[in-house]
Amino acid sequence: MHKARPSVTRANGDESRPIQGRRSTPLTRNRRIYATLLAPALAVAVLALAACGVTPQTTLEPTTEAARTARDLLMFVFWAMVVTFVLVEGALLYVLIRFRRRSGDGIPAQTHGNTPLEIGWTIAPAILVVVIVVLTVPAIFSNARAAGPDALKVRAIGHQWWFEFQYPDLGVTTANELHLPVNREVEIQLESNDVLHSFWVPSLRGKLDMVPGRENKFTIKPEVTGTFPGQCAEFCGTAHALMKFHVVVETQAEFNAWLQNERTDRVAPASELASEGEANLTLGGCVACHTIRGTDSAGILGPDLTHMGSRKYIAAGILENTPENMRAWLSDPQGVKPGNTMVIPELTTEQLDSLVAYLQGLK
Ligand code: HEC
Ligand SMILES: [Cu+2]
Repeated sequence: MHKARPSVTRANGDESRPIQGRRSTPLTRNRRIYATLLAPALAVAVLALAACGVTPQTTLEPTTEAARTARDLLMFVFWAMVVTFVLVEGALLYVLIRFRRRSGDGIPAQTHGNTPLEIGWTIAPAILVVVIVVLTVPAIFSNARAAGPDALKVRAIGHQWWFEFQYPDLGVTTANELHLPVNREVEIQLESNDVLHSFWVPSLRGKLDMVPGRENKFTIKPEVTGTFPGQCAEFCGTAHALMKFHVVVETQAEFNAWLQNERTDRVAPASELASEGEANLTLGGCVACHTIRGTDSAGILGPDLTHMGSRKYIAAGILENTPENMRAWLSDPQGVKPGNTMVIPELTTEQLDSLVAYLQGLK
């Protein structure tokens, strides 16, 4: 039987009907069931999709001792967590079901504290933490070991928002594409030209900061040839997310060939169009910011372009180096990479044609 509910008076003085309790109509019930099923299904789908596709920028496929050590530690901690989770949640479920309240149960015997249990669950995680420490500390030291005398030396300098690479003993400067010979120890010295950046090539090693006024170093020995993507991993301003680079690990012979080419001045323009492009370097103001050895271009605000045509990517690893992309970059650098510091006048179609031809020819 229905009882009339008293009417309520709202704070604003409105006298109104009592607030109706939420009824579960078949429709809302279905919705709720869908929602409870949909949320986990979506979460699983997102995770599954995230695992699809080619994701070479991963710590899970290490190609150096240093990266392998980190991956192994990660996997150990991961599985230790899985086992802990299953044990704890399993015990919880067991207790919840086994000792649930049954009809007719009175108030159970009241207990307080259980010394063996308290000691047990304090000691068990402490042991786990000690094991993790014992495994981690040697890994930290081995990752921080100094390079041998034969190591190849590289200076990696972070700029907003691109990477400069110098080989001080070899007289080579390049940008955004670091070449390394396979199976040779290399000591990479990290520096910054402006703000904090972080050098991170997941398949080679964990990240390390590039700090203004400081020289951080690490040593690695790449074991696998290939092109490995890297990324600045410390927020450094507007274009931070577009501050990428690539590491090309190649055979000693390929590396030598690359080196020999890098050491030469730019190749002279091979066509009339390309010659016009070289002339347009002054017109477009490029000379103020870029170095192209063998020409009047000697700026240092932007990447060295002496061998731009041989690089695989444009604008710090974000665009493939094709004539179309080069044209897009020169037509609107701010549109392609918002916030970057390359500022140029608007170029005519002829100027664009000539500059694209010229830059593509700088092998
Ligand atoms: C005010 C300085 C400045 C001027 C002028 C300038 N650039 Fe740049 N340029 C830069 C900077 C800085 C970058 C790096 C942008 C980034 O990736 O964040 C860059 C990047 C580039 C790149 C890509 C290099 C790479 O390794 O990814 C090309 C190609 C290039 N500029 C060509 C030109 C040409 C051609 C001109 C003249 C029309 C020009 N630049 C004028 C500063 C300048
Ligand atoms: Cu950054």
